[in-house]
Amino acid sequence: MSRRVDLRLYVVLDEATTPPAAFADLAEAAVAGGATTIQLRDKRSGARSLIALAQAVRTRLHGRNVPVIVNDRADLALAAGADGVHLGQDDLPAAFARAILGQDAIIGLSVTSEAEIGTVDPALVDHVGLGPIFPTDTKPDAAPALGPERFAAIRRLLALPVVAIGGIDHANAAQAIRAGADGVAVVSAVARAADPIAAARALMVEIERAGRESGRHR
Ligand code: TZP
Ligand code: MG
Repeated sequence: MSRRVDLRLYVVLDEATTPPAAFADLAEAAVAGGATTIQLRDKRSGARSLIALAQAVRTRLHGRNVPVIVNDRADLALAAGADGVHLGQDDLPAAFARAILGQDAIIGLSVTSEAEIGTVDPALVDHVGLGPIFPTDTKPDAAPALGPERFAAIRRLLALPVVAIGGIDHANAAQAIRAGADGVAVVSAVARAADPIAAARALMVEIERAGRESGRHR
């Protein structure tokens, strides 16, 4: 389907690293540093809190042209007026998320191995989150890190945009882009930084440089 989303720097706001009350501040800082997509990932807050959080982030980013995506829950994305949902392999199937959110919504799907490539239906899903590409401490139940070569091999089999996730920071973001990612998704590289604006900027410099070198980003 491929709704056009700028995936270059996809910043995930996660309650594992940031108190949800600080999500809107962090989103604003990330976007000030160049983040192109924002996701809310909160496995602990209840439905009503999550809707309020997503609305607060949307309000703070109003007019910035940066989509806000809710992790896991299409119903909450709809209720909050978010731009889309990011689904894991155990979440609601993409067909139902599409039925709930409609044709204009952005739907991403996580892929962690070759075995999951077949779950990606490009008629329903707009992009894939592929990883972890590098080891990560942020998601304790993450699949084993793919490493850049296996990442690249899986990426080549996916006929839609791919964002790399897992253990990415300014030092290895270019490696992810060279491995075929259209963008990188980060939690801790921005959330745990003393200066999140500067951290996002540093990532974007690397992403754009690697994108230019590999002919992917202009
Ligand atoms: N999915 C795969 S790895 C990961 C998620 C949500 C966590 C990424 O966090 P970090 O801090 O960027 O490694
Ligand atoms: Mg999920």
